[in-house]
Amino acid sequence: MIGKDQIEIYKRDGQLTPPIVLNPVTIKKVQLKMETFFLDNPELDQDYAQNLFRYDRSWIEIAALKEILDIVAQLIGDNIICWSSAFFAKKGIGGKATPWHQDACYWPIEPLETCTVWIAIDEATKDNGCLQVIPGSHRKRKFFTHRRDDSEKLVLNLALDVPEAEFGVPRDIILKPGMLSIHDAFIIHGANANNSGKQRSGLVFRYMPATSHFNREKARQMANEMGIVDVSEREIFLLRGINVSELNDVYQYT
Ligand SMILES: O=C(O)CCC(=O)C(=O)O
Repeated sequence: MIGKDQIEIYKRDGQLTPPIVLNPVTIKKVQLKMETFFLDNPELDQDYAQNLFRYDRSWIEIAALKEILDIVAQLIGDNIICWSSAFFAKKGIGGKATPWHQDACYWPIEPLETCTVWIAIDEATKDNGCLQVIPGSHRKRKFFTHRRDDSEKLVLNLALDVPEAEFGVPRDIILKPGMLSIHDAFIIHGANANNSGKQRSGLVFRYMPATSHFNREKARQMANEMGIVDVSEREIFLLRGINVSELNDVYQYT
């Protein structure tokens, strides 16, 4: 659980590093599971491996940890769907950058009331390309115009130019293993490439309130029109509460 002051920080900045650390034993298990996962699936790009549930449903056990859901519930309400999972497990050599972007422009969720939980599996520092955010850039809930960039040096193909004079100084999200960073769908964020020699793994789960609709038709359209990954077939999981919007087809997680 977090205090009211923390909720206010999240609302004001669009990002929060809550004052909790997940159990080191859990994190060690995740580290080992992650290593096996990438050995078993060598075709995956570690810098950005999406939809972990498709390969192994048991990742949902981490997404459903009580410590995490209690905080998510304070931010988006008690009816929680987890609709996305990914690793940004940047190896530390030959790494790709995460361009400045807003998650909101990729997601077929209506309304777009979602949050991302980025779990540090390794240390994340300035040197190994920690997540960076532009505090407050989510506030107007405005979609900034992204440009298409298919460079192989980027993990995403839509990018924003973020002049400091306009957007202010980015915040480095420096984390120890087991710490979390939570961000709003509209915040501008990114990360430098990691060529530090030290792995920087973030395990990411994305949550939406079950009052929102995960619109599969819109996902197909967005993929066709924007050339982004098609998420229309994703399994989505009700982790807490009830599926308020009957438009969602969810798996019940118990
Ligand atoms: O970890 C990264 O490099 C990027 C993470 C990100 O963009 C996200 O979680 O939305």
